[in-house]
Amino acid sequence: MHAPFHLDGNKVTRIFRCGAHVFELSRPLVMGVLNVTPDSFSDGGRFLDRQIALSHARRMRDDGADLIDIGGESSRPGAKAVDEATELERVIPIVGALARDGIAVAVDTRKPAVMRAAIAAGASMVNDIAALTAPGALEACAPGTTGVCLMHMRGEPATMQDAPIYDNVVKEVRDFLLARAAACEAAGIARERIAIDPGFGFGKTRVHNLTLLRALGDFAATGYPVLVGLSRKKSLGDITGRAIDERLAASVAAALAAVARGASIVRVHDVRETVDALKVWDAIERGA
Ligand code: 7PJ
Repeated sequence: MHAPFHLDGNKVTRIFRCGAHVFELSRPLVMGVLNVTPDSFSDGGRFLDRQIALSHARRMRDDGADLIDIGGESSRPGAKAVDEATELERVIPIVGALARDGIAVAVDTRKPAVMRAAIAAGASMVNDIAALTAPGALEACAPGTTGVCLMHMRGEPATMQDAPIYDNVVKEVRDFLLARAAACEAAGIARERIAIDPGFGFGKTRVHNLTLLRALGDFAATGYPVLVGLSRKKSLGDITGRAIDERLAASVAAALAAVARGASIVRVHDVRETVDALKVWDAIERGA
């Protein structure tokens, strides 16, 4: 299996293409989370106001976020579905404003209509917790050069934490992601536009999450950039005994561990702290 490469002088670097933004994967990328939902997992409601949302996103950009992930439908365990009109109304104005600033914007959605509208408004990436399985999702993303993140989820947010069972969690999740990546490529989405994500917490127990994290190298070995979202998640709360707003150190530790095991992109709430930690890690790796 071959990854997309980019010749840069005498150095060969893998790339991840997200619309006009072409990321070199020579250093880990940071995706900042912007929830525009009233009931999100950690910052629900706080950023409903559009101006506050925009200034939070711009702050994350200034703090070193490479991408901003905008979500208008909460996918926390037990969350209810949101109708299309509401999601469009929450997400599209923010996508447009941030894209006009030159920010690489990802839209976190499962709905093809939201994907199409977000791409038209300037989104560079579609981040889909359902891995483009909705009818019409592949077709919505295929034209152009929008990047896609394919995430694994077992079940639906409403019920996914009801005792999920796997024979071999690493193999099942990896096989699913490879099948979805193949479906994307067959639909005309070039390899260099595709990232994969094991989907921590989406139909997985703490042991499943830890098993997947320890096996991240098997995902990186596919050649697709691996995106990891562990920021403030319940598994970190279970390990540390900390409430959601006290999981900063745990989240930074998890992001570093993921990058050390081959993650190319980390999806985080606390951009500034994660960027600092990754700079130190990267300097040590490079010895410079
Ligand atoms: C993830 C996500 C994740 C990707 C959420 C939360 C829940 N997208 N969207 N990966 N998690 N790709 O932030 O806790 O892990 S929403």
